[in-house]
Amino acid sequence: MSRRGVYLRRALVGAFALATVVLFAGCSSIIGGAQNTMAPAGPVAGRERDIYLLVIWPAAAVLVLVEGLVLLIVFKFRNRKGDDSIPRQVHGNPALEVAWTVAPAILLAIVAVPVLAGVVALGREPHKGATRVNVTAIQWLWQFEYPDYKDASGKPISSPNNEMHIPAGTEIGLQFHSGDVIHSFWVPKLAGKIQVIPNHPNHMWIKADQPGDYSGQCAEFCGFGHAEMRFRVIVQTPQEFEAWAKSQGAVTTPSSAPSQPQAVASGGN
Ligand SMILES: [Cu+2]
Repeated sequence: MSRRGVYLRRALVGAFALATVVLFAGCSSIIGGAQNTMAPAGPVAGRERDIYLLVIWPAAAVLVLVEGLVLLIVFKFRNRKGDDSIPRQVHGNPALEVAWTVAPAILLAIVAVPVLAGVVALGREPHKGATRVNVTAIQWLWQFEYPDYKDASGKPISSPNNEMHIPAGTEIGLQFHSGDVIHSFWVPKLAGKIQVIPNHPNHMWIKADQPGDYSGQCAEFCGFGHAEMRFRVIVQTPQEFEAWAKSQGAVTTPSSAPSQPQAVASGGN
């Protein structure tokens, strides 16, 4: 190899090593970080993680098997010096072909069972008793409104932009509306992405196991301000959440609704 070729090769190896380091540096904030889908904080993200792991291990085994065989064949049947003989010519192998058609079909059928069950369980409508939040995405922020919590004038309360408050351990029914273009709602630790589409309301249910502060962001490029569409999900204990709703002006809450007739009755005394 010429001296120039050696330099070029070294430069390429160096560039590749540098690119690898830069690429993996991105993982430092993911491992145990705020947006780690492998560390779910609720049943929806948990089930999605489980299905992912269920699929990734057979896929990894197939990768190792196939690539291993390719390497073995490349090495074992390589061209050898002094051997100009033509290898034995073969055409097709019915047994092998049936095997590599049937085996993946069986594997896919097995994987389909938990995947389809998951799609049904996670795609269902939120339960009736769920705490409802109407989520509106506009260029470039998120708005959250609570139809079950109304202020003195009967208007639903809302949280500050880009800040969704929810109670822990409670099913939350989210309804999504877009005011302009397509956005995508994503809180990696709570659930996978859902598209927020103009004139096409979408729904999703989520649940957070523990109080905490979870980070979310728009996952659909939606214009110049796309990167600003980050938001927080502040999960509080149910008591803290009720207190927060009152601090936002709520006078009617789901828990206060049944006590209203009592108030009327006591008012009549
Ligand atoms: Cu967006």
